[in-house]
Amino acid sequence: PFLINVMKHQNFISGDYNTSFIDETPELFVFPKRKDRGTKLLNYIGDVTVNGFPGVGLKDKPISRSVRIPQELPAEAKPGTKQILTELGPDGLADWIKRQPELLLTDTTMRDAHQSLLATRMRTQDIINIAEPTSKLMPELFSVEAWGGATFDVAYRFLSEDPWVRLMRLREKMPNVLIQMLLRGANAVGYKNYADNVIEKFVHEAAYAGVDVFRIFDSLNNLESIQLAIDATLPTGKVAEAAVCYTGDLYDGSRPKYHLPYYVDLAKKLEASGAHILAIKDMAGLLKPESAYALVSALKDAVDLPIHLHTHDASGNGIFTYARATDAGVDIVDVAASSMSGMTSQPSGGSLIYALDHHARQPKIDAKHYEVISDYWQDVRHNYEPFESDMRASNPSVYEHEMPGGQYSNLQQQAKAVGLGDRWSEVKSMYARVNMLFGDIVKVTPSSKVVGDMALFMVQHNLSEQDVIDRGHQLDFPDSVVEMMRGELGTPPGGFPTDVQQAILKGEKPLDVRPGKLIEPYDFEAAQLKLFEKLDRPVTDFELLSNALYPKVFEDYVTHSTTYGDVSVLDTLTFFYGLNVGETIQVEIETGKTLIIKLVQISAANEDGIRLVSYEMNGVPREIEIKDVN
Ligand code: 3PY
Ligand code: ZN
Repeated sequence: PFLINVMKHQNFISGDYNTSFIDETPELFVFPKRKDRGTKLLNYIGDVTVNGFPGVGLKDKPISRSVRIPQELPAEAKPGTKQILTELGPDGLADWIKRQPELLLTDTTMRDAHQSLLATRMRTQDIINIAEPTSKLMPELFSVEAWGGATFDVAYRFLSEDPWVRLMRLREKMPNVLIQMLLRGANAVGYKNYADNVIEKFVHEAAYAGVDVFRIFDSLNNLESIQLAIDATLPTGKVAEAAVCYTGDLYDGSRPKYHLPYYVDLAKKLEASGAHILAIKDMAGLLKPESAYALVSALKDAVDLPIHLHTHDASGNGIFTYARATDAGVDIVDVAASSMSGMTSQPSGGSLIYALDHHARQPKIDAKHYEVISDYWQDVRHNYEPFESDMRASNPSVYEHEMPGGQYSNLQQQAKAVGLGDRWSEVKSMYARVNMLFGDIVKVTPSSKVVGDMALFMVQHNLSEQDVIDRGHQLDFPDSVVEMMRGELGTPPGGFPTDVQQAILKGEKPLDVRPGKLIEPYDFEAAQLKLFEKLDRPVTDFELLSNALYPKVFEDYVTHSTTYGDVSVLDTLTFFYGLNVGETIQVEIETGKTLIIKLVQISAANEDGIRLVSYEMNGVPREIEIKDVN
């Protein structure tokens, strides 16, 4: 009874929510008004100015640069793949893809590129500002990957913003291009298996909020986990894109587990599971050009589905890989705007278009338009400098360590945090050794995190593989490692090596069924009531799901919003650095309602560490007390 049921709103039922839903039905998004948004923002700005932002610290605020937002846009967005899906349905869309002579492109800038380059820190306003230009200047895109993966929890955890709102606003701004998300099978957008009914409801809500294409993978290539998410997708009428994760090397005779027959078999099973598109998910960038040619050719022969290839450019060979995949008939490839491409990110879309000049399958997208979009991202990227990794160039060592693009800088940070910063190359080679110790597994979120945790643990304690087997019963392994060995992320092809598993589990028996089978269905009704009481206001289905997936993260987000209000309205530099003394900003807190905020001075801390932060807000002096925790 307390639910504001956005889903039951007429606009949702009729499917019209996607163009101007938020503008026309603001009442659905307005919660009982908490007063004084201004004061809350002054508190946030004061706090970040005095205490710094996590991961940014108290660095000088960079000079704000102008950002080139493309101005000359067509009046209307040309109909694109979104309209094809609406008209033909997912099977019709799949047939349409196969009929296209040109190579189709997915732009990943709004999801994987910043996840891989900038620790997923891209804020909603920086994404939304380029959404309409992207949809109008590149209407020929197959899709825009803009949601899922790590963006869901990072939005709440670090950016204090609501990922569902990001998705709905994107949907409004991009009415013609498919919006794609990355879904980790039974792990949804988390790091562990959830109850089946959580996965089902998550997919249902994500489809309603704007996701058209669900790219579904499992971190151990576990078919049952992928199947669960495909089954949840099919009734929504959206596209189920099932992924085989690529690892190892097709031609490495010493690792026969991941050769052509393995992928062909998996692809056939995914086709039988009801997938509309087959993805090859090369999350680390290990797929070499000739392997790409062989793999795409073999999969084209084996299944009737269109093939969508995803890679990362760590080695610098990404474009070459895509060119060979194109010759083999791949239908769609993933690229990023050039200023957000390369290294741990995707290959550059603009460069690929030029690389295929005079090729029969050159994509239809205008490379000049893509550069205009890239100019925007180049300008915006400057504001995220603290989250850049120290990688400066392509590096073929990825073929040895096999770490996914998004993990590299993360694990490096983790290594520094436990005092292993100067033993980073040891950690990297240990990562490869742990992979073999675990039986040569697929490494992608969350299994990649487990391999990383174990590599850190072994380097920290100077352990060899033999030590793990011989002395496992005395060692206190990281929880993530014990859980994976117990089978809580599923089982890899061939299982984990028994001696290692036994040593880590200390004799405990691993699961012999899909982990989700043992998880009780989530009680949404009980959770809704509890949340209603806690928040003292109606609860949306979106919030209910966020709470189911990440209870603590969601709770912290709610506390943050209660204290500071909606901080997503602040410009990015102010959000990360606060204000300089004497600086004035304008903040539009809602359409037509602007606050002019000037930081006048900050006092020295008193004996309790409290500083008085003096502002003018719309010309009126205001003082806020901030505890200096440094
Ligand atoms: C994710 O799961 O977030 C990934 O990007 C995996 O590649
Ligand atoms: Zn990726």
